Amino acid sequence: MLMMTLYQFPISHFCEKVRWALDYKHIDYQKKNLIPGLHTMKTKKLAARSSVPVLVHDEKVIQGSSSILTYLDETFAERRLSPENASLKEDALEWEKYVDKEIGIHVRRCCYHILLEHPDIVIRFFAQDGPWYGKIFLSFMFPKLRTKMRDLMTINAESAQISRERLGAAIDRIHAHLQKHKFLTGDQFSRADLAAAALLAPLCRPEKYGLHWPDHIPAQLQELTDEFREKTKWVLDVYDKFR
Ligand SMILES: N[C@@H](CCC(=O)N[C@@H](CS)C(=O)NCC(=O)O)C(=O)O
Repeated sequence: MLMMTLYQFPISHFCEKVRWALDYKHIDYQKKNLIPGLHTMKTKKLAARSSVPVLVHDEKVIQGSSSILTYLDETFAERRLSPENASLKEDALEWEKYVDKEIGIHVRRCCYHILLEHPDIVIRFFAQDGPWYGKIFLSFMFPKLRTKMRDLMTINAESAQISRERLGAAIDRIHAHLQKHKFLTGDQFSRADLAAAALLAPLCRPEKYGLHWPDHIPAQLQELTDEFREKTKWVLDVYDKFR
């Protein structure tokens, strides 16, 4: 088998979906950590859009966490993450689509609204295990990058408040489901559980996420974690059992 390469950001929870899937399926791969702001030079050369994750395998290039999970299951049948049964598979994909939109986007907006005002922490996250020039580039360019990120992802006080409410609604929905069921889809761990847990992980900060969490978390981020703590306990449980 040719080497598999994941182009990614360690901080990205969409990339964590893919790291988790690769590890879960015991697939050997190498990570190429890109620097936010410089990443487009690589991603746009490889794929249609600028975003990570991008997986390169046997000359094939797959972009987007959901497409990558599908590709991995189609290429490596062992330890499937997509249920084999057609209607369960559809259900898992539906859940994944829901959490990508209702958790992925809103967790990111809420967290960045806080973290972008803590350049020391963010620069360390962005440069982690990346090229040697990452920290230098980021310390010069951070103010510009922050403005661009706030602009591109519509991150401001008002949108962050709306995202917090949307996030609360999605967490409530999953919590209610998990009161009655062990898993989001059927009676087995699937890409639905993986996606929901990975995308909520920045709030719960499990060790296996792949980011060196700082000892000191900004108070506002801790408040966000605390607000949802009770209803996201299952995330750490899923990490313990399946990550
Ligand atoms: N739906 C996409 C979302 C990926 C995404 O939003 N990636 C972000 C990092 S979390 C990114 O690469 N942003 C920079 C860019 O789009 O150029 C997926 O599931 O892969």
